[in-house]
Amino acid sequence: MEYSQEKYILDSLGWVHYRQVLPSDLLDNIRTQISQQLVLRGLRNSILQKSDLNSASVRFFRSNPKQLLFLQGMLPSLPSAYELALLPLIGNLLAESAGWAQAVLSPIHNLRAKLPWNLNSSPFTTLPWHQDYGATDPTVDYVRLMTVWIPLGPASTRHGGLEIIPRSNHLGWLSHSRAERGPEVDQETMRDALQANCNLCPVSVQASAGDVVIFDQFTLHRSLKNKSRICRWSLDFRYAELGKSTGRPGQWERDPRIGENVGEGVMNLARQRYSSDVPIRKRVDEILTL
Ligand SMILES: O=C(O)CCC(=O)C(=O)O
Repeated sequence: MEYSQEKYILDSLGWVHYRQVLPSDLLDNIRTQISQQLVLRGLRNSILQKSDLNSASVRFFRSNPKQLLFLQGMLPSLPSAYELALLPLIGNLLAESAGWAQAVLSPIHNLRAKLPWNLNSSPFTTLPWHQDYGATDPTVDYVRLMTVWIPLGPASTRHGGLEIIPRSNHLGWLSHSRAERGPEVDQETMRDALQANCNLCPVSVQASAGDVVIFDQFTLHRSLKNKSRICRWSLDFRYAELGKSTGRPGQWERDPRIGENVGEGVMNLARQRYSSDVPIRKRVDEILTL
């Protein structure tokens, strides 16, 4: 692997962790808008008055586990999440860490709620080792995405945070298969890669609200069990450089640009993305016919 000459940290290390850089009022707004959505879906206001979103949502999802399946449907009702996604600060971080002058938001993004592991029935949140390039459409070539992962509360190892393998971006795309808990890099491929490159060691990301973790589409990462008693909320957005493919055509009619005001235009795109009937194809599911 060659990586000594790279100018930008996302090219060399493949990941970067910015601590306490996000405005707390914007994070508060996102948590408030999520709470309002949970109330519309049946969470009692009296529970919210006594505890914060992280604890109240454990009670809510414990009694309404099916609601975990509809989290993505909440995004079109969370303008503050798109305000965060298009915040000029995110553009500055991508400029500094990836060298991108301007970036656009990819339709590949998620809101996640990870319950304490003994309650969690959703496979969507405890993902095995994988690379995010696998979420892109296999018909699109020359994609280069960065994932911007944003915890909305405590996200240490105990809270089911991330583990990342620095420099694994230099391995390029590795073969994956769809495992029980989501896409997973083939175990033999991973073992061989780690044996051949003994400098590749996982690090545990100890993150909390206010932090931003950015990683390359080829950086190997996984998501741990939540061993705490609270729900771990997070957002993960993907970005491309302006003018380049965002990896999933047809989900919305255009890619919003970082710095754009979040008005009806952007929220219409969010609705369009959620209600799109264009089938989602993922590279990880591609079946090679030789
Ligand atoms: O938030 C998580 O727990 C998993 C995130 C992840 O693996 C991803 O965004 O690719």
